[in-house]
Amino acid sequence: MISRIDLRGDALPEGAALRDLLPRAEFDVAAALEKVRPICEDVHHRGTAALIEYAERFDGVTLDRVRVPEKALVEALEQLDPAVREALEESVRRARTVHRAQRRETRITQVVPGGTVTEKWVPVGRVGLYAPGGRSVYPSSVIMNAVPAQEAGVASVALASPPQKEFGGLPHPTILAACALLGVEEVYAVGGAQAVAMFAYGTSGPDGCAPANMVTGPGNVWVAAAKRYFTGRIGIDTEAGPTEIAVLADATADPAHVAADLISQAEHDPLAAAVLVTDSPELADAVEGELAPQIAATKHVADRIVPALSGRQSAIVLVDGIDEGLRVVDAYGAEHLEIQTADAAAVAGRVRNAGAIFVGPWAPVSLGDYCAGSNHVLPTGGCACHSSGLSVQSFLRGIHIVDYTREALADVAHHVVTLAEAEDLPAHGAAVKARFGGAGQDGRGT
Ligand code: HSO
Ligand code: ZN
Repeated sequence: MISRIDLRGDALPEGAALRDLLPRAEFDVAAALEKVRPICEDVHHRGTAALIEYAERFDGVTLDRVRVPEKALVEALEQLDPAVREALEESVRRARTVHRAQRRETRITQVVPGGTVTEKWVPVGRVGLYAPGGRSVYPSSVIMNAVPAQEAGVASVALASPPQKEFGGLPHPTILAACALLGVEEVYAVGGAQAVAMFAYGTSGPDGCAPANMVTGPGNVWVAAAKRYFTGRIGIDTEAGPTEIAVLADATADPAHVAADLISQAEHDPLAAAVLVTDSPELADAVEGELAPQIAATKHVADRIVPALSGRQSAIVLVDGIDEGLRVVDAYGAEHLEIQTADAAAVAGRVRNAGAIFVGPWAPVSLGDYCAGSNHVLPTGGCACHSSGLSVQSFLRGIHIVDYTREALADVAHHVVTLAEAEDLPAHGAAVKARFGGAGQDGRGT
């Protein structure tokens, strides 16, 4: 069911060579880019008419408008199962607690007497959120995108989600209900790359959507490709590839829990990755023994879990010890990393690369997916080595405000002039000298 990679015995290779030994899903965003380019440009030129045509072609629905009436949001919330509503509300509450604490204060630094640099945090003006349809209808992801944007102070938040045939061309009702719960009132029944294009370019007319500064939210390879296409024009979160879980475990871990957690993320996608790294061959055998009966008792078996666990992206990796295990998980840089070892907190403290770390036996990834308060939009595909998950910070820009007095400028002017000359940019130096009586003067009374 799940392959094994035995890294015991020999010394582990360094960096990229170690990473190459570890499994990873193919997620070819570059190839998809060619296909999404004409779609994005079509939306640019024909706006809503193009969006309606793509809804027909890709979603099989005939729409006369793409903007979802607010009434539909209210109705979706009214009709939501009360238990689901309560759980979503708890998820929102916890996420708000964590994300509110991420807000940043303006910081004034006095560099020299009379010279300050203030760092002011300003929210992005308008954000477009994307919520997938089809296999992944996740109201929890609406929460994980909207809450940090709102807590950052983003004034305008809109959401797009594919129109669903069985719901009369509206996005899935739980997505609409989540929007209503969060106060996101501007919603569009638009899916895929065309949704990203709608936010990036904006569309006009009565059903139009104002352009956004940023687009965030998970999606398939087409959405990821469209985000890449618009990078530079708009801000994005990450390209979000298939879900990954890595578990670093020793002989103290409960194999039933480890197997359950691996299966939980394999449930997302046939390309999802589940990787167990352990120094205990006994645990490896026991986890493998747990997989079949647990899979037999669950739902998305043949279409997702079995292909995910038996795919080349998933494996049990055997290592000599926890130190080696740490090197492996750091090289892998998992979206989610569970530490199920003795002294798990200390081991977790040594991890350098992961989107989020789940410590010990009582913090499964599913807790973080819904109700830990942490964000579940996390870097995949090894991007945890350079990027973080979605947070309030993702929606803020830190603007430096430079304020110097005449004396403070005069004091450093000769250094500016020297550096400008060293870079063969004399006009840079002249801009300083001009303030102190023109050419030849550097402000120190020369
Ligand atoms: N584990 C997914 C998020 C999710 N799980 C949504 C359940 N619903 C990627 O982090
Ligand atoms: Zn999940």
